[in-house]
Amino acid sequence: MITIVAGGTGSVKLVRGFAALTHDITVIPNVGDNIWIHGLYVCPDVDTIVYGLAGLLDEKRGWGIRNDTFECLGFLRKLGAPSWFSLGDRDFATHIVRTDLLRKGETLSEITELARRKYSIGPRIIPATDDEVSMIISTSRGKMHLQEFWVKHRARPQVSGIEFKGSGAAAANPEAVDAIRRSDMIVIAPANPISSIGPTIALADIRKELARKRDSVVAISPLIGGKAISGPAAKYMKALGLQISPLGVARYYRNLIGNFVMSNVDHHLAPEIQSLDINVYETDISMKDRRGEKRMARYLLNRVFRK
Ligand code: FO1
Repeated sequence: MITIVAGGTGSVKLVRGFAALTHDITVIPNVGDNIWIHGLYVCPDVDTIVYGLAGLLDEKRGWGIRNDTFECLGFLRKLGAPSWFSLGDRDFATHIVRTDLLRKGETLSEITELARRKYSIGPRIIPATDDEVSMIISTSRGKMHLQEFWVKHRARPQVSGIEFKGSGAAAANPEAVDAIRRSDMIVIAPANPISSIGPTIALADIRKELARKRDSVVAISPLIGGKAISGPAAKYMKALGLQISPLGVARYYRNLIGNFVMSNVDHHLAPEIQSLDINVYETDISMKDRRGEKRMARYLLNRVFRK
């Protein structure tokens, strides 16, 4: 059994790679980027996993539904509603159904399970928590939600601090904790460590269970050299005083992982990562196409956990 602690785009590639090779996969997507907008609850990373596994994802953008249109957004703009967050017409259906069911008392994980069944998706998808957790960024323009920083302000303001609002009181999803407990291998996907993985590992029960299973946990570096594969990882890492390199990522995860996979390009960092009591594996970590996704999953199955 494999559990994947996931963010959005990069994570869906790895999940697809595993799904092509094996079954009994559980994905724990991030909820820290969820946002209320137009009275609707939008869960970008959860939806990226669902759309990616349903074959609906707009692969070029890395979010939303392929060939979607933005008619509704245009009319929201005409009516003076905020339109900085581009919700597509098809994507709106997800948020409408989800919000309606939330108001009727269903949980985010029950609603995600409904989407999984409707789209005939194999892997289980269990959001890290059913409670609200939001990544809030302190910037030169005040405190703001991650989506406001990333989308509305195009990640331009200086970042001085990061908090995962609600994470202290939020209860980790018991099924997610149980999946980690029962897994032979737990993979922290190559995702922004702060905004995509941070909110999940801020949940006490998930953190505790990962630490307990440390020898069976592997993280894939989202960085090659000093450059983020995608997104504003570097800015967030700098704000937390982390070195912007795979070593900085390994240090961030140090209590939770016993294994770390990074690019051969970063070979010179191996001794320092090993000194954190972490096994280091070096390979081509780019997943440019379906073959690359499968290659990465096979590497993890055969080389890292060949027990
Ligand atoms: N990212 C953007 O850069 N601009 C957008 O307008 C935008 C809209 C959007 C709508 C739904 C959705 O699920 C994701 C969306 N994203 C958009 C991506 C999102 O901001 C982030 O990449 C993730 O939240 C980070 O994990």
